[in-house]
Amino acid sequence: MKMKLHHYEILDSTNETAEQMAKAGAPEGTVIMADRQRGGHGRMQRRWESPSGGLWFTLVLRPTADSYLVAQITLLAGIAVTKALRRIYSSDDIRIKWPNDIFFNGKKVGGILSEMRLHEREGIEYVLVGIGVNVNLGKENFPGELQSTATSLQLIFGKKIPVESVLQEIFNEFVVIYDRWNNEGMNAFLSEWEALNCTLGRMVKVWDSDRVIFEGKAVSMKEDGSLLVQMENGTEESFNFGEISIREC
Ligand code: BT5
Repeated sequence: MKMKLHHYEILDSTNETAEQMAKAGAPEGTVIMADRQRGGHGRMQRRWESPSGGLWFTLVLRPTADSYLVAQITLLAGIAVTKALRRIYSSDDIRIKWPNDIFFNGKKVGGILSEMRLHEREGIEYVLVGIGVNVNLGKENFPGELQSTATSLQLIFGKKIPVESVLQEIFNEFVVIYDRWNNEGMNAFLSEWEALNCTLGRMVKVWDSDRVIFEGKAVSMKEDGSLLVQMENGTEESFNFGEISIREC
């Protein structure tokens, strides 16, 4: 897969522009990048702060896998981002908080938002992998409510790295992982994901709409990307991301 980069100064959201381009036939490997986003978003339409200095981009994929496997692509992207950042900043303290957050010492430095569209009859038309990384942001870039929960790589490591080179490293890493996933499936990545994550072994809360129904320990991640949780009474059940919250990582 070759990167076909479309670089904008400002967009509402790279996922939204990527969606329009994917609908119009943009090929796999298309990357929409913006220096800043007016309306960057996370899951469930949460706001994603995207001032200049950060890396905000969306990758268009056209996997031939069955649609139920698509949730795995977020996990693959998490592996790619974490490996690339660990190499660039020479730090093993960058970790994946299941399912889609990139953390350093209890603070969020990046997030992933994957979206997909199915063909009318069968199969996947496209997948959009939206990735945000707080690369060269200062403290003043985080609004009050994020001051204690978010940080940037520049604030942590004291280094300014061009966002284009961080994009290239993540892309290169992702291409290798994606190729192998297409051939071998998610099983080939479970141990690597485990080695990079900071969720397993921790207590998690399981929610039913706005009510906590269980607390338990995250014991493993299943091949489909769901988290296996061990309850206090010893029983184990698996949950997907909509049902679980994890305090910090
Ligand atoms: C995510 O959502 O973490 C996915 C973020 C994906 C952003 C990329 S940027 C390129 C592409 N275009 C888009 O419009 N989106 C993607 P979620 O797990 O729902 O987390 C959202 C929460 O993270 C917010 O409610 C805030 O609490 C927090 N947050 C917002 N902006 C942040 C930032 N810059 N750094 C760290 N945390 C942030």
